[in-house]
Amino acid sequence: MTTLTAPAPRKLELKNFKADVAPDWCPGCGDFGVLNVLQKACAELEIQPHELLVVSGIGCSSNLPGFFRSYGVHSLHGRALAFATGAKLANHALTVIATGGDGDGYGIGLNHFIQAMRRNINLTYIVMNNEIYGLTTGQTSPTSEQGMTTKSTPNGNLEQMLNPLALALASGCGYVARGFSGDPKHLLKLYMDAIQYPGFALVDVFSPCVTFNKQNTYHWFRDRVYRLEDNGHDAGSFHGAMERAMEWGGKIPIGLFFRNPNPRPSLDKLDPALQDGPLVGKPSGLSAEQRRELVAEFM
Ligand SMILES: Cc1ncc(C[n+]2csc(CCOP(=O)(O)OP(=O)(O)O)c2C)c(N)n1
Ligand code: SF4
Ligand SMILES: [Mg+2]
Repeated sequence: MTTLTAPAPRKLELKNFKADVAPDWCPGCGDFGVLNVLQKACAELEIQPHELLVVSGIGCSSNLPGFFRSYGVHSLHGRALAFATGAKLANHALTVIATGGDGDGYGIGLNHFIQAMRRNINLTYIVMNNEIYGLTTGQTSPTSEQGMTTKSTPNGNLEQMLNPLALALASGCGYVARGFSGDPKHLLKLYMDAIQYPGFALVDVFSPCVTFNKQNTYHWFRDRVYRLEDNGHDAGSFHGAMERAMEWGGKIPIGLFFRNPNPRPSLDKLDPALQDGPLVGKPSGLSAEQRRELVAEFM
């Protein structure tokens, strides 16, 4: 693993967050937009790459940290938030961004999603929601629409869609937003705001899978999405947010649904063990040799 040394702070640009490895997503995949805009947001916020950790699970979307120049973990399917929680509590000075897909976060990882919001871990969670399992070549996910024909539901999906935004609101998430990778300027604002929010922030992003989801295409989203900001929505109102989160069909809202005007303290602000600085900065009580042995056990 390459260790990033701390360079002197400098004005950052998108290219400073580009890794040596170029994305291998299918041409036209929505995840390209998600990645580019996220790199731009980090540059605009002047987050130094060595002060940033990007964590993911498994999926096409979860390959994102490999294309991002920062610290990164490509973890296990559904476990991005578990890893991200551990990292944030070990070093709460880091900016932590967790990323992944709808299958990863809202399927196998659903319990971690709810627990991280309930605990209010101070991180940003970006879900590339293409309403399908892309990496495994097109099976139904928890956000696939009812009736949708996929490889795993050839006669149509019988199950009701999961509503991640309503679930987030009900689980105590203080920042709930939805973007569209086909509207990068709008997405940039959401990312920047979410990263600065002092607590768990969810940005669910419609990120079309052009290869395996022939139903929820760029056209399909463009015909339906409208911006909450242009429609007088009060993002300080929990009940207003819940009402908008339930909208689906001919018109689908994107934008900021809820930003808690009185954010509750995140876990790192409450835990007494973290009040005099990050755990990683404290003496471990181990000799250099003991530390080496301990690390070797995990390698
Ligand atoms: C424990 C485990 N179960 C199943 C898989 C197979 N698997 C890999 S990615 C994936 C779903 C990916 O879907 P999503 O998270 O929506 O990401 P996308 O590829 O659509 O971006 C599955 C089921 C796995 N890698 N590990
Ligand atoms: S299979 Fe779908 S989600 Fe995966 S890279 Fe291709 S377009 Fe993107
Ligand atoms: Mg998916």
